[in-house]
Amino acid sequence: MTSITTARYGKENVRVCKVERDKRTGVHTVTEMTVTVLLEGAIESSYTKADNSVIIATDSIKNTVYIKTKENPVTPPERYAAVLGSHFIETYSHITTAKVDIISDHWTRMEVSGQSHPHAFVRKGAERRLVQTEVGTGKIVVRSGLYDLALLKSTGSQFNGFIRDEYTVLPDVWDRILSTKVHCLWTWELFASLGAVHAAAPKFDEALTNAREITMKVFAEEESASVQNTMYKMCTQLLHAIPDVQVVEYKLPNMHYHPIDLSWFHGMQNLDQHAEVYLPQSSPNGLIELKVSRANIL
Ligand code: AZA
Repeated sequence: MTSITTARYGKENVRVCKVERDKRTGVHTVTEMTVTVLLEGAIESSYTKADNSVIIATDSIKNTVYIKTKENPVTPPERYAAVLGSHFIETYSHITTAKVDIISDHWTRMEVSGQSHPHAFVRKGAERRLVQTEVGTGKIVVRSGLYDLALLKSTGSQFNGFIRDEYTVLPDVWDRILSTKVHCLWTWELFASLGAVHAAAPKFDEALTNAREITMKVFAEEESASVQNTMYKMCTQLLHAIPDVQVVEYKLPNMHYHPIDLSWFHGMQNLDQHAEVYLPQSSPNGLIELKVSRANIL
């Protein structure tokens, strides 16, 4: 006897770019997204009985993304994801949950001769915006986040006092390079309807700005005892700054930079307090994760 625990399916990596043109000013807005839609509901028979009558073809799901992108504003992505997810719930009675994830690329308006250009854009860094929604009947879960925000500080970071046993070679350090690629996700209080998501739309961009600023301020200003402690401070500050957010999660790779021993060259000093030349390690890296809920804030 077997039973299906989870079944969901859909289209991943649907790439789409929308250009919105303000005819009056001539200013264009470009939004490039990678969308994933996964559907759940009364679809078990397609797996167990080869019953394709319950399947919305993944090609149709992809086409729906294109059509909904044409029909609706795509910013903020939280609202667009909720609109897209709601379409599947409302159109197909046997679909009970639509998970819509969106990764948005960061096209920044170009500054040319000191002026914002109306239709030329530049991509600065690898940072992307992230949205994960789960649309069900009477409840919409929205998670927002930022992804691959690369940060580095050249002092103001220590790591010492950790467990020292026969496996340990890492020395205590009181001053090191700290570098990471921030993955941060915050979960909003549950939305009861699509209307509630529409009403909250202005808060989404504001929260992203807040999250970036808090992350960078804590990273830059704090005398870090460890990635663990620094990220806890980021989580608690974010929860204090955005009252409608219930949970904050960070995933921080610790990208190591080791001072290079140059003593083989005429006794050249480049270790400890003499360190200036470092070897960036591409792998392995530390990986530190934390999820803090509002009830747990001290
Ligand atoms: N946390 C840090 O901040 N740095 C480290 C760790 C850790 O757990 N392990 N090695 N280096």
